Amino acid sequence: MNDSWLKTLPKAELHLHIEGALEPELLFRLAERNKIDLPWQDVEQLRQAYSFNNLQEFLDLYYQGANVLRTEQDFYDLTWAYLQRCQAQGVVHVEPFYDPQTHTERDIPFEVAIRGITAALADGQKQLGISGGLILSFLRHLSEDEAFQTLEQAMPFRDQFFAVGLDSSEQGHPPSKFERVFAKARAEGLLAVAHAGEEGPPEYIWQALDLLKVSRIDHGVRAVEDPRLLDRLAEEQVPLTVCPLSNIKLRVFDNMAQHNILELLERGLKVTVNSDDPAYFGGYVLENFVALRDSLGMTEAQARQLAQNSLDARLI
Ligand code: ES4
Ligand code: ZN
Repeated sequence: MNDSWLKTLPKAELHLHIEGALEPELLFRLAERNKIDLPWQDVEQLRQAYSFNNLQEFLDLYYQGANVLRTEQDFYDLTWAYLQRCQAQGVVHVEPFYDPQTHTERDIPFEVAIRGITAALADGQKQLGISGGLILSFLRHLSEDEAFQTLEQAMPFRDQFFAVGLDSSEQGHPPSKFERVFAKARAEGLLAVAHAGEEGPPEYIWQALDLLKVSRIDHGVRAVEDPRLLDRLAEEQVPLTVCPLSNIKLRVFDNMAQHNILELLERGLKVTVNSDDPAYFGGYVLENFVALRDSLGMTEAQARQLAQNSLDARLI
C-alpha cells in the first residue's frame, strides 16, 4: 500500500484548530510583518520546543504562538495555507475550529479573526473546491460568563459559523460548566460539538452528549474505559473525531502501536481521522493515515471506512 491512493482518497477534516495550523515559518514571517519580538532565535529553535508531556504544556506554547496573529490578512494567510495543504492531501471538506477568546483576550477586535478566516474559506470553496464551515469554540478554562459574552459578540456574525465547540484544558472543566451557554447557542440554531475524553474521564463524554447535546465528540478515546458508553456511541453512531498524532505528542497513548482507534472502529463506532494542530503535532490528515498504516497495521478496508466515516460525519 503506497501513499498515493491514500492521498487521493476523498476525506473530510472535522477536528482542526486553525490556530494549530500555524507553521513555524509562517509564525516567523507574521512576527516580522507585525514587528513582534519572539523568544526563539529561529524556526529550528521553535520546532525544538515542540515536545510536550501533556495537553497543558502544548496549550501554553499554542497560545504564545497565536500572539503573532494580529490582522485580518494574518488570519486569511493562515487559513489559506491550511486549505492548500488540504487540497494536496485529498481533503475535500473542512469544519475548522477557531478560538475567538484567544484573540479578544489580547485586544484583537472580535471581527478581525472571523473575517480573515471566513474570507479564506470562501476562496477555498471557489478556487480549490473545498467545502465546509467554521466552528466557534469556547475556551473551557475561562468562565461561563466569558463564554456568554463571546457568544453575544459573535451574534452579528451568526451566518459566518454553523456550530459552537468547547476546547482547551479539559481536566477540571467539565461540559456541565457550559450547559447554559450551549443551550443558548442551540436556541440560535447553532449545532454543538465538544472536546471530551481526551484527557478527561468518560463522564465528560456523557455530559457532552446529555447536557450539551453535541452532534459529535472531539477525541473521545477514553470512552474505552466505559462499556455502557461504547454501546451508546455505537448505537447512536455518534461520530468521534480522533487525532492519532496529537494523542501521541500529548502522551494520551505511549506510542502509535498502543492507539485504540482501530479497536473503536471494529467495535462499530463512527470514528474519523483528524490532525488537531498539525503544525505542532507533526502532520496533517494524510500523515495521520500513514502513521496508522505504518504503526498500527491499518488495512486498506479500514482506511476506506475511516475516510467514508469522515464524509458521513459532516455537519454542513
Ligand atoms: C487542543 Cl489537542 C487540543 N485539546 C484541547 N484544546 C485544544 N485547543 C487546541 N488544541
Ligand atoms: Zn482539538
